[in-house]
Amino acid sequence: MDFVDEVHFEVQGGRGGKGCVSFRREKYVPKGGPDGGDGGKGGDVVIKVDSRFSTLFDLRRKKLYRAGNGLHGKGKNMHGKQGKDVEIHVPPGTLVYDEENCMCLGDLKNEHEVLIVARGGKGGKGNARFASATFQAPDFSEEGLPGFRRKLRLELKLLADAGLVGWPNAGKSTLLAALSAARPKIADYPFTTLAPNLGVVTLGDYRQFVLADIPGLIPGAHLGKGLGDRFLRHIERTRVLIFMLECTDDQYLDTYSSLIRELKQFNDSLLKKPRLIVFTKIDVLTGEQKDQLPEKIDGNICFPISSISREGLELLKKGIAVHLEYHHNA
Ligand SMILES: Nc1nc2c(ncn2[C@@H]2O[C@H](COP(=O)(O)OP(=O)(O)OP(=O)(O)O)[C@@H](O)[C@H]2O)c(=O)[nH]1
Ligand SMILES: [Mg+2]
Repeated sequence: MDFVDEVHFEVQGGRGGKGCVSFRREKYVPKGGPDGGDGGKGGDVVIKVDSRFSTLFDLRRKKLYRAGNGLHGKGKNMHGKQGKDVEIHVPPGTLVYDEENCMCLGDLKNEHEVLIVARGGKGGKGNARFASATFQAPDFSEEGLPGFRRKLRLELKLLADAGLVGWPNAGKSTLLAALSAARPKIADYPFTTLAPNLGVVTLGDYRQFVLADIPGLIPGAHLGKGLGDRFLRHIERTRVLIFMLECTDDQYLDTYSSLIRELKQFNDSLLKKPRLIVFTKIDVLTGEQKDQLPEKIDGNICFPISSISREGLELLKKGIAVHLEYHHNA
């Protein structure tokens, strides 16, 4: 599985270069003045958003990123070159924490956004900088300063507008595939989806929203049952949750309550999000059975759909869009 949503590593800014001690040597000038240049600044370690990435997979191995050291100053007032920066590329939705004090250093959302996580040290001054009218021949210079070093924890929390939650096999991935160009794996057994998938849903009038499909939840997921609640963080930032219930499930109210329980255990603020209920796979029902499905559960509107016959999909898309708009303005 290539999906990695948490990594730990250390970063180290480059050391500043040393200032130089040097005196001018010219023909016919017996005692030249000081001309030692400054050391170059150490390079920075920088984290940068690159939307070609969708996971932190490529960062899982390396334990230390070190920027280049500044070069030492030289005679003839030549300053040392600045150390090379190191860029670490992450997908949009990456949160950066200082591992020691758990402080959030940045929440990187937009393409090309950058965050400096370890500054390079200052270069030392060369002896030329210490000369004055009364002190014309300083024979010392400064050392460069070490770069900043810290331990980081990076956490990816996908950025999606709406998230699908439901038991395994409820038809979440099939719906994502029916509404977007995403091609998640679909199969007739539970836990087909092992990592979140995102898809862009277009509404036909230039509006669009991002839909997230996550692995199925089962009762006790917060205790680690099934794949557990480990992917719920990826719906924490959505504005709307879509509860997926199988239309043939006689116990759909219990199924709904068990989903609510799992979300609450993970983070009860998930329950503050507006919800839509979807009854899936209605192509297997007769007209009469369809009529028996409730219009609302717990005050939330129900949308009966089939991702195969496409019945109800347009209405669902509009329903999601209306909720998104409403909660955007609210
Ligand atoms: N008849 C019918 N079958 C469907 C429909 N939607 C999904 N299915 C079938 O239901 C099974 C499960 O679908 P998935 O989309 O993989 O279910 P999921 O909720 O993503 O499952 P997990 O990834 O395991 O959590 C597959 O065999 C699908 O073909 C539908 O609208 N009608
Ligand atoms: Mg799936």
